Order: sequence, then C-alpha cells, then structure tokens
Amino acid sequence: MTNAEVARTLERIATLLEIDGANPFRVRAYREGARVIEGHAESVSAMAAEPGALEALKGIGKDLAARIRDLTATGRTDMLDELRARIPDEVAAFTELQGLGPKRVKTLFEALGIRDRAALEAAARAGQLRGLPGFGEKVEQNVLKALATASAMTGRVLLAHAWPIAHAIAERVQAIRGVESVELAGSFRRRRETVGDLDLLVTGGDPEAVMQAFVSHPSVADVLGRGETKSSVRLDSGLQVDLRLVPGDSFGAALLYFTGSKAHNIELRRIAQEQGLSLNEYGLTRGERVVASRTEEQVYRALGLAWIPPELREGLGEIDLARAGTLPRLVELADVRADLHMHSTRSDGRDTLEAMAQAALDRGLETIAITEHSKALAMANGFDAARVRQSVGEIAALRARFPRLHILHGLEVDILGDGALDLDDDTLAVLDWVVVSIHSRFEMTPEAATARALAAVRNPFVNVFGHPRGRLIGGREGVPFDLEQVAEAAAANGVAMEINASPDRLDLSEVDARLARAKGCRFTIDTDAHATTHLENMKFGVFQARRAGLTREDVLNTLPHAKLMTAIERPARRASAGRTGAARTPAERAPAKRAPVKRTPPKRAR
Ligand code: DGT
Ligand code: CA
Ligand code: CA
Ligand code: ZN
Repeated sequence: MTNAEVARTLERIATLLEIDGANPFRVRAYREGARVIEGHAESVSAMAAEPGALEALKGIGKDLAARIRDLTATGRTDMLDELRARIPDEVAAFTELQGLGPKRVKTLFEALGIRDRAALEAAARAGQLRGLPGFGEKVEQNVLKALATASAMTGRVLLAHAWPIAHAIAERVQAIRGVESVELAGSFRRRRETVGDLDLLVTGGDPEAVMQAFVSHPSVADVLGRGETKSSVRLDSGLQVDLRLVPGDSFGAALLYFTGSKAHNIELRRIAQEQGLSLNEYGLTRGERVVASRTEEQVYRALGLAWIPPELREGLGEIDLARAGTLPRLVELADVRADLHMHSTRSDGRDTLEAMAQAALDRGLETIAITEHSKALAMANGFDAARVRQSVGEIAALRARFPRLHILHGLEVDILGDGALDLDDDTLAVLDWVVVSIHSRFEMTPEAATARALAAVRNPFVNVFGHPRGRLIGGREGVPFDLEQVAEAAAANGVAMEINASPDRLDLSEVDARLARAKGCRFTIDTDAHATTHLENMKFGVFQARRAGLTREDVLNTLPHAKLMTAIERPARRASAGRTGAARTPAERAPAKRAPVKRTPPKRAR
C-alpha cells in the first residue's frame, strides 16, 4: 500500500468512527494520522517492518501503528471491516455530499434509519430532515441539490483517484515475462475528469500468467469474468477494470479503438469507409489486405490524418484539424516552470512556508507564488491588511533562504457577494501576485453572478481569476456567470483564467477553457496546493488544459521567470508603488516583526 492509500483508509476509519459515535479524541487521532502519513515522504510500508519506526512519527500512537501494520501487511484491518459491517458504505458515502458531515450522517442513520441514497432522497423530499437536530430547511434543500449533482457522478471515479491504482496494476502486468506493451486506454487515456472503468490493453506474455497476475492483484475485490483474452475485476474501491490481451501486430488498431471516444471512433470509421477501407479493433483493411494496424500513427496516416493526442479525441472537430495538419501543439507538464497558487500553515495549508518552497525546488520549479487566503475566510486564518504587510517580511526571509527559487508574494483574495474584493487596493498594491476567487455564495442568478465576476476581473490589481466557477466535481455546480462576458473583460484587463489542478476542481472545465481562449484569455495552471504532496497534482491541470486544446503559449506559467514577470506586470501596481513610495519588490523592504503563530488547526476552505 502506498502512503496515500494508507492515509485514505485511516481517513475512512475516522469518518466511520465519527458516524458510529466514537470518542472525538479517537476520531481526531485517526484523522491526524491520515494527514501525517499523507505528508510523509518515506514509505510507511517500509517503516512498518521496523520496530518502533511508526510510533516515532508525531501523531502516530500504538493504536494507529497497529492499524497501519495490518494495512501494509494484508491490505485490510479488522477494525475497518467491523465498522463497515455496522455502517453501510452507501451511508458513509453521504459524508461526501455537500453539507453533510459525519455528525449529520450519524443523525440520519440513527434517527431515521436511512441506509441508502434512495431512502435519503425520499426522506428529504418528504420533509423529514428539516426537523432533525442540526438540520433545518436549508440543509434539506442542499441535500436534494447535492444528490442531484452527485447522481451525474454515480459509479464514476475521479481520474486522480484512479491514477495510482491504474498504474500499479499496469506495472504488475508489465513485470510478467514476455509482456511487451501495456496501455491504459479508454477515458483514462483521454484524461477525462472522471472515469467509469479502466481499460487495460496488453500484448505478449503467456495469457494464463497475465490473467493470473491481473486477477490476483491485492486491490481486487471480485473477479467478474476471466477468459482467454479478456478478464474483468472490481477493485476494493468499486472501480471496474477490464483487461484485454491483443495480438502485437494489431496493437495500434486496438489501442485506437479502445481509447475512443466512441464519437471519435465513429468519425474515423466513416472516413475509412469513404476511402473504401474498413476499420475495427484488429486493423484498417482493404478487402482482405491489412493496410495498417501495428501503431496508431500508421492507422491515422493511412487515413490521411496526423496522430491525434488522446485528450482531443472527443469528436469535437479534432479530425478536421488532423486532416488540415493544424492540430495545436498541446502544453506539456515539462513546459510548466511555475506554480502560482499555493497555501501554507500561515492560512489553511498543512505544511510550512519553508516546506512548500523546498518541495517546489525539489520538483524543479523556477517560480512559485505563495497565496494565502484573505480575511473573509476567517476559518482558514485568512489575512487582513495588517497581516499582509507583516507577511512582506516573512516572504523576504523565505527568499533569503531559497535564493534559487523565485518567490512571489501573492494572496488569494475572496470575491465578496457583490463583486468587491476582500482587501483594499492599497493592500493589493503591496503584493506581487493577486489571485481572486469565490469561496462563498455560490447560488445567485446568472445576472448577479456575472456582475460579481465582472467587477472582480476589472480590478486593476488582479492577476488571475482562481478556480473561476468554484465547482466541485460531483459535489457543487459552481457559479452561473456568463463566461463569455467575464472572459472578454478578463482578457481586456490582462487578467488570466486559472485552470485549477485540484482533482475535484479542474476549474475551468475543458468547455469553459475553450470558450475563454476564444475570447482571448491567457491561463495559469496551478495546483492550489494545501500540502507539499499536492504539488504532484500539476499534471491533472495540464491534462485539463490539453483537453481544452491549450498550447504552451496560452499558459503564463510556462514562461521563463523574466518573461513571466514582464507578462504579469500591472501598470496600476507600478503607479501605486510610485505614489505610496512602496518598494518595487517586497524583498527590498525591511523584514517586519513576526506575529505569534496561531496554534488552532485551520479548516481547509473549499
Ligand atoms: P468510461 O469508461 O465511461 O469513462 O468511458 P470510456 O470511453 O472508457 O468507455 P468504455 O470503457 O465503455 O469503452 C472504451 C472505449 O472503447 C470507448 O472509448 C470506445 C470504445 N468503444 C466501446 N464501445 C464502443 C462501441 O459500441 N462503438 C465504438 N465505436 N467504440 C466503442
Ligand atoms: Ca473505460
Ligand atoms: Ca470498459
Ligand atoms: Zn487556494
């Protein structure tokens, strides 16, 4: 088990314990343990074998260490099995619905005996929730809304959640003697935000050995079918995986077919037919003769097309571009030089400023922006004007410690309900980089929402509109502003649009990003990291940008540092710096005194 998997299991135990009404200290210990493990660099599987190593970690006691040993040795622990026997998985999953934490789920389970989604929806519709302690009419309405959004997600898994297990299974199969190619096809290869199932294609190797390795992977809960050339399993997480063994000389045709999308395949087949050819998962053929089948490139070329990156294969005009030779050269992870949205323990991040900077440096980033929250998010220790000024010295000290990393003094400033920003212009002028975001009042009329977003992107100190919709995949629809108008105003004012790489945000969406690009916007792809481990999420933002057809030129944080600085310069800030006599860069200012560090663990803002 990877650290992330162990952490997720501990977090799941914590949630179940809470629904079960366990001692709050015990719940907190598990939750804290999950955070420690998730953020720990060394493999806990390796540490489990070493007596006392786990217990030596801060926040890991005897009880937790025992659970972790169970998990890393056998993949399960009695404690989780017992909790799951008492509390149905479907009930535990309620905690992922917007507005329902473990405490409310406990009430639903105990007071109303609700055991599944259908019962929850029925009870909410019948008005049975509003009278429960800690509920009310508003919560009841939110539950109905969340159920509706989540139903669009049913059975699907976030790409980022499928990512580690998909690669683990592929590696296990790849390690079998004789196996030549292993590819994860389907929506996974197209890097959709969510996947319905995984489609694994394999060539070479002894079929029996391949199938055996596949169905005996420790994450497999059920074998749904096992055959000569195809097997299907269901993993512990509920995700289904299909494995197909295909002949090496038709691997390209099979990969093309099973990558899809269906719409893309249908268009390709029509083009083949127009040329008197026929295309299926075995090859492109004319009569009996195979024209192309070994690689995807060969099949596309034989159809008169350039190879199309999987992220574009949705039947949205990519085939015309491939025929004309005008496919965009899509942005790549290796192009990204900066990450311009991240938090530290100073607001609601889990890791210190120093840890974030070190992790960014370790990842080879050239530039970062530290962007804590602003005061509207009091629960996240948001910064007020005085705290921003105090932060100048903290960032200067950080720069002194990390001379090889460019560090922008940024802030993620809340856009209030009326479109005003949470901090005044004089304070914004102190900053190098201003992200503006919506974290509250997601429900508005489109007119009010548009006015709100327009006001924010017209502020002359703003650099980028962070996770603009504020949507959560499978959880929250987001703000219904008219993107066409907002993107136009942003482009005119030199404000970039963010593609937020948090796996459950991926905001802007691909559709929105295409529209914003058409309106002339530039973009940043940022992790919005709240822990060093989240810097890994950059790839998911890049995938989303690629699905939107964005090139390196569309993305500001691919620029080398000096060019980035020119690109993000705001005339208003320069003028204001002249007017107030503020130093041009915070590094030139004298370090301010440090405030006593707050000890209360902040809640993470969503
Ligand atoms: P998912 O799993 O719902 O996230 O989406 P996909 O795209 O992975 O769909 P899936 O797993 O049902 O099938 C994998 C690929 O196989 C799909 O993208 C295209 C191809 N495929 C499946 N069924 C058909 C079909 O009936 N016609 C054609 N042309 N292609 C198909
Ligand atoms: Ca699939
Ligand atoms: Ca499938
Ligand atoms: Zn943020």
